[in-house]
Amino acid sequence: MPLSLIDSAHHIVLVAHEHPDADSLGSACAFYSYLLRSKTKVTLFCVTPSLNQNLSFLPWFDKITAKFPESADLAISFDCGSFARLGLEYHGALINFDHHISNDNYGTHNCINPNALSTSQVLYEWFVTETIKINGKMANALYAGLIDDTACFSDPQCTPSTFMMAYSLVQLGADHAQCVNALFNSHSLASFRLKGEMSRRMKLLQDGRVALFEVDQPLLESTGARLLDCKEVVDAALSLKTVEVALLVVELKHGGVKVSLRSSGVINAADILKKFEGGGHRTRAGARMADVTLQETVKELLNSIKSAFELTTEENMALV
Ligand SMILES: [Mn+2]
Repeated sequence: MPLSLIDSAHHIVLVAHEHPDADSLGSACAFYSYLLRSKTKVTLFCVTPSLNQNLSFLPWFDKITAKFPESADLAISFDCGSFARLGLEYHGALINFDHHISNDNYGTHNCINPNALSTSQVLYEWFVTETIKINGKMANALYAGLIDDTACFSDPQCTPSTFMMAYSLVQLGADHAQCVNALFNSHSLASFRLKGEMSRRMKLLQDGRVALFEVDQPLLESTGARLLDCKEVVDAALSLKTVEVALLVVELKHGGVKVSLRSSGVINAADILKKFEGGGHRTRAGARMADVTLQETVKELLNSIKSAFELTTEENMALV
């Protein structure tokens, strides 16, 4: 991706995806820090107006706006697999930084590494290649993305280079304690109550290989928890001995559902959700569907998971 594109722009907009996580926002904030060195006008944009306040420790968090500037002549998106999740009506030059294998290369320039564990890793490697100095603020924002997407290095795909990156970022000024506290040790009472109720209602299916979580609106409303709060239980369900796939289906307030799928790696979560216009990685994927009910979505997804299991068994048999 040519640096000249960035150098020649007059107004750059850095875009995090809707309902952003620490990887998307952290990457955008790190890039914002970098661009402050140039004379170019920069805007930090996210279509979601009320952001997760746990992320307020990220540098320039207070600069994020939900209003897209008309004068923008270059947009740069971070950690977003599809154009739709950016919530943009803009159709000009667009640089797409990402690590989702399902990314459909919607940018006019695409900088995608599906082997990277976070978009902040893609960005870190780009900064290093371009010999761009990473300051303390940038290091902290990139580190936040890395630990969020690797669940604090518990992802089995972490390699020596993951830890080398972590080592460099902490040396450059990333605050490990601050990132861990904000991302993993700050829970609301509402989220605690929700998690308890979700665990109680969890269904184990297909010989205990699948953990199913169904969250309807009454459950969300009675606990006062947010959509985001549902995900941790689903991640944790994979630690149950027999569970290979954890499925979460949440009923949305204005119709439709949100799906999160976690896999130990036996089946490909991103492949399963592709049929439902979702995306992600082999072990983590998500989708949002309109005009469907919770019950019919659960039924369809369980069938797809069952078929995927059968296919893996057949493939294994063929190898014997
Ligand atoms: Mn990511």
